[in-house]
Amino acid sequence: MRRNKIALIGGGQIGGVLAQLISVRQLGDVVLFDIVEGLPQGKTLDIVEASRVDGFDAKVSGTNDYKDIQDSDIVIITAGLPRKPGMSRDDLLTVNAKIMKSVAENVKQYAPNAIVIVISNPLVAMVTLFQKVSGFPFNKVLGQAGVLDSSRFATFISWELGVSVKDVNAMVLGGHGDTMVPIVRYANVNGIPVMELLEKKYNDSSKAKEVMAAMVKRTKMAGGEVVELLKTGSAFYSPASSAIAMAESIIYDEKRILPTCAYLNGEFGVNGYYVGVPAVLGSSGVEKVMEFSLDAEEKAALDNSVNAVKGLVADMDRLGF
Ligand code: A3D
Repeated sequence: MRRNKIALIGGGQIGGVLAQLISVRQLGDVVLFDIVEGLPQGKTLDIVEASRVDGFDAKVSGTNDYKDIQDSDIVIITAGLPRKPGMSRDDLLTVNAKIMKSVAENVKQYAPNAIVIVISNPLVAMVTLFQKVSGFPFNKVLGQAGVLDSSRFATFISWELGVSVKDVNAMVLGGHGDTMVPIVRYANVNGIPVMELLEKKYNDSSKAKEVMAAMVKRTKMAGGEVVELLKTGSAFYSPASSAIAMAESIIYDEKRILPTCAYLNGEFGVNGYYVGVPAVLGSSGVEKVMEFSLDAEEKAALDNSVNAVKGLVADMDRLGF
């Protein structure tokens, strides 16, 4: 039996961490692709030279030639450019859409059976475009955002309550950005509602609401908080770990329910768009979207998020993609 082959398109900050995590966890052989000569080769040589120390036998190689991703089982895409000073949102969308179009054409040619996880921003536009250009089945093209946003929310809850983050379940739905929807009602610590624990802690329900509102706000702004500190780029360890959780659920057919940017066919009242929702991830990719009832406030927040998604998709149409 051959090992899984995992292609990483984009060998920048996230791509490098992905390559290391896949190697150390022995999820499969890694091919790291980037257009910059030497970058993927240098990063993978560095990773593989620690194979004796970390104890892995996976093949890890870097390339500037798409032929080397031939027959990959999983493809994770981080290719793209960040916004530069003076660049409008449309300029960035145009640049990254051109990149994603060429990525999709090449993945279609060399890895036509792969399951594809997109991380490049703007996420919904990029995942939508990848699917459109590749023509891959919707269940095999998904985006990573919600696993990271949910992990951030869970981290803040664990700090606030002084409990292990392993016992915190918190889910963020919708788009990746200001309109994301942290589902407060279902946030719990081993089944105990977080709001109840906050009310006990402060013995004051309005204070508990205030504390939760601050955590929700921090979750929504968490990407920007990291950018402000780093100054030279955006978060890369946590997005890589999040995509690995999705890839693991697919590779091992775990059927975990993870917040996934998945294509909707009427679920949550949405038809024909990619939106962040809880989905079962298994060996065929997105196996099921887990629908559940939202209260009026959650529904309004999700609708707002879906409107932002529709705006992005319309922008891409307007720009000719
Ligand atoms: P960065 O370190 O700039 O890496 C991007 C890489 O893409 C660079 O090495 C480029 O050389 C490469 N690249 C450019 N054009 C092409 C091309 N045509 N083909 C292949 N590779 C190309 O960025 P990063 O790794 O920090 O972030 C990657 C992407 O993820 C960006 O779009 C970020 O905005 C996005 N991101 C998403 C999340 C989510 O949770 C959705 C979080 C953080 C970052």
